[in-house]
Parts: sequence; C-alpha cells; structure tokens
Amino acid sequence: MKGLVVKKNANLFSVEDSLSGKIVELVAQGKTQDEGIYVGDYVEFSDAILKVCKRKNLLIRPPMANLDNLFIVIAQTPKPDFLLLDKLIVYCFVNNIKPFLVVNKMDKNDDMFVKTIKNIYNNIVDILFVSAKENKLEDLKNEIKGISAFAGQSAVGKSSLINSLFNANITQTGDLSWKIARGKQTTRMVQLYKFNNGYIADTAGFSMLSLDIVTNLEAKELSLYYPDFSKAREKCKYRTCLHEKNENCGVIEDVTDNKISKIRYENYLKLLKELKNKRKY
Ligand SMILES: Nc1nc2c(ncn2[C@@H]2O[C@H](COP(=O)(O)OP(=O)(O)OP(=O)(O)O)[C@@H](O)[C@H]2O)c(=O)[nH]1
Ligand SMILES: [Mg+2]
Ligand SMILES: [Zn+2]
Repeated sequence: MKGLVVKKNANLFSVEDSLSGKIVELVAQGKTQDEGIYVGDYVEFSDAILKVCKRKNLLIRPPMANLDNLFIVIAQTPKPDFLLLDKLIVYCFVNNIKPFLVVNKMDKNDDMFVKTIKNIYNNIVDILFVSAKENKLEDLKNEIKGISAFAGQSAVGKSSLINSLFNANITQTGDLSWKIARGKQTTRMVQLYKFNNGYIADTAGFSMLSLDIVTNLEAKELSLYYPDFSKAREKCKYRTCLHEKNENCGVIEDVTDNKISKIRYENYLKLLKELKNKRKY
C-alpha cells in the first residue's frame, strides 16, 4: 500500500493511506528507518513502512520532504525585508519549490505599496493578493495543491491566514481547526494538514531570520536563480562574471538602465558576499 507521512513522533509515523484516506500509525522496518523518513515522504507500507519513494526535495530546516509550494507572506506593515524575501525565493528555486508572494492585509495596503511590489516581483514569482481580516483568500485557495507551507516575517499575518483558511474550510473537511490542532502540539514539529486537494505544513521552520539557505550553493551559481537577470547575463563579456564589477557586465548595465530592480541587485550583492565568506570555512 502507498501513503503519505503527515506526522512524525519519535519512531512513530502517521501515514495517510492514499486509497482510503485513513491515517494509520506505523513504525518503519529497520533498514528504512536508518535511511530517514520525513513528514512529506511518500511511502510503501504493510504492517510497517517498507520503502520511501523517490523525493522531489528534502529540506533540513524545517525537516520535511517533497514541499511543492512556499507561500511567502508580506504586507505593507511590517515593512518587508527584501533581502530575506529574495533569500527565500532563491531557496525555493534551488530546492525545486514554487514560490508565491502572498501580499496580505490588502484591506490596508496603499496603492503605492502594491505598485512597488508588482514592479519588483512581477516577472519573478506569482503574486497573490489577500486579506485574512476580510476573508479574501480566493487567489490563495486556488493555489493550494500538493504540499505547501507558509513563510514570512513575524506579524505579516501567517497565523491569521491559516486560521481564516481553516475556519472557512472546517465544515467541508470536518477537520479540527488549525488553532485547536496547534494547541495540542507540545513540541516543535512539522505536521501536514489536509486542505481541499492539498496539504499545508504547519512549521515554524521558515521563520526568515533563521534561514540559512546558502549551504550548497556556489557564488558563481547564485545569479542563475535570478530569472530577472537572465537576459542581461547574456550580455556579460565573461562567462564567469559575478556581476559585481562594472566592466562589460550586462547585469550592471541593465541595473543602470532601470531594467533590473536596484533593490534586487543590491541584495544580490549582499547574498553573493555571504556565499563567498561561507566558502572560507
Ligand atoms: N488589517 C489587517 N490586519 C491583519 C491581517 N492579517 C493579520 N493581521 C494582523 O496582523 C497582526 C499579526 O498577525 P499574525 O497572524 O499573528 O502574524 P504572524 O505572521 O503569524 O506572526 P508570527 O506568528 O509572529 O510569525 C495581527 O494583529 C493581525 O490581526 C489582514 O488581512 N488585515
Ligand atoms: Mg504566527
Ligand atoms: Zn555580469
């Protein structure tokens, strides 16, 4: 039988049977256990978990597998931290996760803010405009497929969004509301909750400040994860160009011509520096 690991508690795994949708509590067979099983893993099981299916991705922080979508929440207040935003977007592209920019608090954001966000991110990620307060969540609901998680600075409204989503959905699924389920959790762990045809991961692991995205990335690879640089990159004289010096660099040319966002570029340089420093250790 096949199933999805929705929860892990020490050696015990909660697996949702793909056919019946029922949750079964299972341990893993010796060898499988050694290889590691994560929330988000698709597994084959009988009386125990026998095999982990091939993964799309495996994240260390938070510990989970097969994340499809990351909803990166921002709002006009608190003021967005664009460096952290770009870090999360790079993290997604590196790990084969689809990033969405969820602009929350649309009941309050002014036009100027919305315009600025559109200008910078339109060609980079899908942007969804929502309001947890007014329960305007259609754009977001439509994108909840596969396994998704929320990320973003403190106070942007992640918990509010999740609460609104699940309260609105509670009659449909008969599930516990997110709030109630959360209250029962004592430890910090990842858990998947069913939402329509997908799952939402409850995890604090994407708090942006603790996000150490860059472990496996080389400095020279960084700009490959900037879709907004791709055209400009072709104009660079040297293939090894890191786009930090003014000579014959197409990216810098396009920044000067306002074809590439200055904020994006400046934060690219900061990330580049972080990557270079890391390589010394
Ligand atoms: N006006 C308005 N306020 C909102 C909206 N969504 C959330 N808020 C408010 O924003 C504040 C922070 O919301 P939370 O949901 O706690 O934010 P969070 O992202 O979960 O914050 P952390 O748990 O600290 O990471 C609260 O005072 C909410 O009432 C919204 O759509 N509109
Ligand atoms: Mg919260
Ligand atoms: Zn260049």
